[in-house]
Parts: sequence; C-alpha cells; structure tokens
Amino acid sequence: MEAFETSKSPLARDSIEQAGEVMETLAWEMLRLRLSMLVVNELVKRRAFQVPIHLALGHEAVAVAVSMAMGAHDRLLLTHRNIHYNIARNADLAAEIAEYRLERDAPGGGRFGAMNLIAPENGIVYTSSILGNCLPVAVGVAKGRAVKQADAVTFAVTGDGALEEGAFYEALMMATSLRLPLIFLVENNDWSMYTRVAERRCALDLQRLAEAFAIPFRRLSGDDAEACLKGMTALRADVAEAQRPAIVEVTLATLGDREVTEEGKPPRTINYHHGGAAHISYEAGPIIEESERDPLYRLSGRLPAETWRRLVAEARAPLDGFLA
Ligand SMILES: Cc1ncc(C[n+]2csc(CCOP(=O)(O)OP(=O)(O)O)c2C)c(N)n1
Ligand SMILES: [Mg+2]
Repeated sequence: MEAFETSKSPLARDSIEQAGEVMETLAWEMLRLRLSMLVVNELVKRRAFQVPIHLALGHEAVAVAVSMAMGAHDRLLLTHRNIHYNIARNADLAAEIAEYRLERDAPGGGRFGAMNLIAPENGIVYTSSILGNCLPVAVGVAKGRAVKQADAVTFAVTGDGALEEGAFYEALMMATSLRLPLIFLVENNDWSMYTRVAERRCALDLQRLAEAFAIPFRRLSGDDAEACLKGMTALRADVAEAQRPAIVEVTLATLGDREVTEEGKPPRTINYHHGGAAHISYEAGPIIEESERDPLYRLSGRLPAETWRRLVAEARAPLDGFLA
C-alpha cells in the first residue's frame, strides 16, 4: 500500500466529471479557487490569522492545471506561495482555514500554518518557506519514487526570485543526471518581494538553460487556463514516458498590486507580496481585473454567459457562510 495514495480526485463536482465536460470542470475549479482565495483575503483583512499568507490571485490557471494533470501517485512540492495548489487539491476550505488559524484539530494539527502547509493525502508532501529549498528535496522525492518503481511524476514549484538560489541549478543537474521524471515549474511573476527581475539580476533564458541540459522546455501563459491544462497534461505524459526532467515557465501576474502617485514623482506600482489585498473584495469578485492579466476574466469570455453565471452562483453558495 502506497503511503500517500491520492485515490480520490480533488475535483469536487462528480456530476461534471461524469459528463466529461472539461471546460466546465476547468471553470468550476478556477472559480472555486478564486473565490476561496477571495474569502481568505477578507479574513486576512479582518486580521483572522497570526501567520503571514501569500495569496496567489492570478495564479489559478497553473494550479488547477497541475492538480488536474497529476496522476494518483504523483508528488507536488511547494514554496512560500502555495495557497493556490493547496486549495486546488483540497475542496475543504474550512480545513485550510483551520490550518491558517493553527487549530489543533486542523488536518495537519495546526503545525504548518501557511508558508509550510503540506497535505500528503493530496500528494503535497513538502512545502518550504526557504527559497529554492523544495528543489533538491524534490530530487530526493523523485528518486524515491523511481526506486519504488511508482508510475509517478514529481512537480516542484518555484518562483523567478528563487531561481537566484544555487539549489535550482544543482537540483537540475542532479535530476537530469539521474534521469528523474521531475517537472521544474517556475512561476514567473517578474517580482521577488519588491524588485522586478530587471532591477536585480541579469536576464535568464530558461529555454536555453534547458537546451544546455538537453531536456524539454515549455512556456505557458498563466492567464490562459485551457492552454495551461493542455500544456501541463502533455508535459506530464512526456516526462513520465521519457523518464527525465523538464522545465516549464509560467508567466503570470500576481493580482493585488496597486498604483501610487506621490506629489512630484511619476506613478509607480507597489507589488503585492503577502497579506491582505486591500482593494480586492469577495463581493466584487470573482473577476478582479477586466484585463488579460486576469485568467478568470479570460475564461469567462470562453463560456456562454448563462453557464458562467450559473457556475459563479454555484461556487459562491458554499463559501458565503465563511464571511457571515
Ligand atoms: C533563502 C531565502 N532568502 C530570502 C527569503 C525571503 N523571501 C521570501 S519570499 C521572497 C521573494 C521570492 O520571490 P519569488 O521566488 O519570485 O516568489 P514570489 O513571491 O514572487 O511568488 C524572498 C526574497 C527566503 N524566504 N528564503
Ligand atoms: Mg516572483
């Protein structure tokens, strides 16, 4: 018996699965995740938690794509910004909130808080707030799966800032040398806390890095849920088949930033890094921006208006109570 077998699908809506309507399933999962994070945002604004929470509004497409692409024996390792994967893999928002509240009867006993939250029963075996730290650990996890001959792919998520850690390159070298089915997933939001890539380091062409290691590279646009699902599913199949790693770079925007104008200075953007996003609300959701930066906005245009309205209402119904 596998220690952490994810026998049940994380998808909460059996009827849609049975009907095989992938677009509706995708929209439902995207809405559930977006609205759940908007609930958490309201609670953060009310100072409900003692631990810092890094919201991932705008990161929904990649998290849902990974969750839907994962096989029953796959593993997922995360970083400080992990809420989107944890909620995508767990339909029980009350349990997530209980962990954030450090409650003893929460699934992890309230020991993990937000930045180190794991959910082994959902395949999330390790999460670290230390940048780059999950990458070498993922190599060990993938090697362990290979030794056990599990039909498994390991996913390790990191940010554009964590690429500045040596651990990224060491893990890449080791995983390639050992021919491990490990997907290095880089969420590139252009920011590391309050600096943009161009302000802090040289440009890094991950495609050329992958070429140097002779492993596949794929770039996905985090605002396109459908493309993320197709791309991630294909990449997982390829990595499982070829038994070697791959790099996927997902370009996306972390919503929650804001423009400020001070007298005598040009307007500037203040990046959202963690905590409550003051100008974003559950009530006004699920769409945050009517722009291509918002994957929910893009997705809403791909479904009939009536279907979208129905799914929004259905996704809201079980969540309203959290803010009563
Ligand atoms: C080794 C290490 N150095 C510094 C930090 C402080 N730190 C926390 S988050 C962060 C920015 C990370 O940027 P990125 O990896 O791009 O993730 P994002 O927050 O943009 O999702 C930094 C520098 C840390 N947690 N660990
Ligand atoms: Mg970043």
